[in-house]
Amino acid sequence: MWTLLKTCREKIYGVNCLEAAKMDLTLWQYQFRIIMLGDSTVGKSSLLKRYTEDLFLDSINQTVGVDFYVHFLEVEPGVRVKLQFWDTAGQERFRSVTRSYYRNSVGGLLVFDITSRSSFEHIKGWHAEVCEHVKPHKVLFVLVGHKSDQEANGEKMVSREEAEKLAGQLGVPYVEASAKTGQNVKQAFELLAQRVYQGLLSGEIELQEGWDGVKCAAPQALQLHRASLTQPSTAPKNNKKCCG
Ligand SMILES: Nc1nc2c(ncn2[C@@H]2O[C@H](COP(=O)(O)OP(=O)(O)OP(=O)(O)O)[C@@H](O)[C@H]2O)c(=O)[nH]1
Ligand SMILES: [Mg+2]
Repeated sequence: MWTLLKTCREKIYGVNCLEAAKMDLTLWQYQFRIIMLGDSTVGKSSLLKRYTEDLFLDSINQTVGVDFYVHFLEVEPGVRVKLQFWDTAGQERFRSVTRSYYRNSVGGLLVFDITSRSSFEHIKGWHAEVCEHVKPHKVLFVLVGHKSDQEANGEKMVSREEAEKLAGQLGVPYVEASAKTGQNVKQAFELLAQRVYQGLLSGEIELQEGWDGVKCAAPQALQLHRASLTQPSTAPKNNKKCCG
């Protein structure tokens, strides 16, 4: 990986900049698979559109089965993560398809619409269903109270206190966001990515054969990084990144 990075840098400073820039886009130290969960129309696809393309559409197609999005994020200087999103359809009739994506996810955004009590009441069910299906693996979650722009219109049906109480019961952070205004969208996704990254460094999440929730370009470097965190005074500083 390091050689690849070096080659790419050399190319960037050399003649073929365009090719090198394209190549650089594919470089990552980690890949996290994140799944979007929640009832139909709570705004899962809109959140992803806002995060990955900075776009909001008043009229957006309902998801059929599962859609796929990608976004690159630097979780700390020099550590690049490819976030691979599975955008599941909230409609019950697609449940058998969407269930098959739970197992290979490491993170989940549990989304409800603050103007819909039923979407809030179904969150426990979504959480339980995913936890049940991923055993013995673990999914880390963030709870999102979505369409926060509607609060100004007096449409809010789920108070922050209630949502925070539920989040506390599930042991997950809570964020209120709006794909329409963009409020807290980046924060919600990046909070989840940081949770996964910290889980990986602490050993709460383990890389496992046959499980695609997390991929690491250089697993040995991850071991060194973990070791450097437990023995900060003895570990060499340049062992910090996955790719060395
Ligand atoms: N007011 C408001 N409306 C939103 C927001 N986000 C999405 N919507 C609207 O909510 C509707 C549903 O949005 P989607 O993103 O398709 O919802 P979804 O959860 O992906 O739905 P499924 O694909 O059926 O599971 C659309 O009409 C959106 O324009 C928001 O932040 N504020
Ligand atoms: Mg959708």
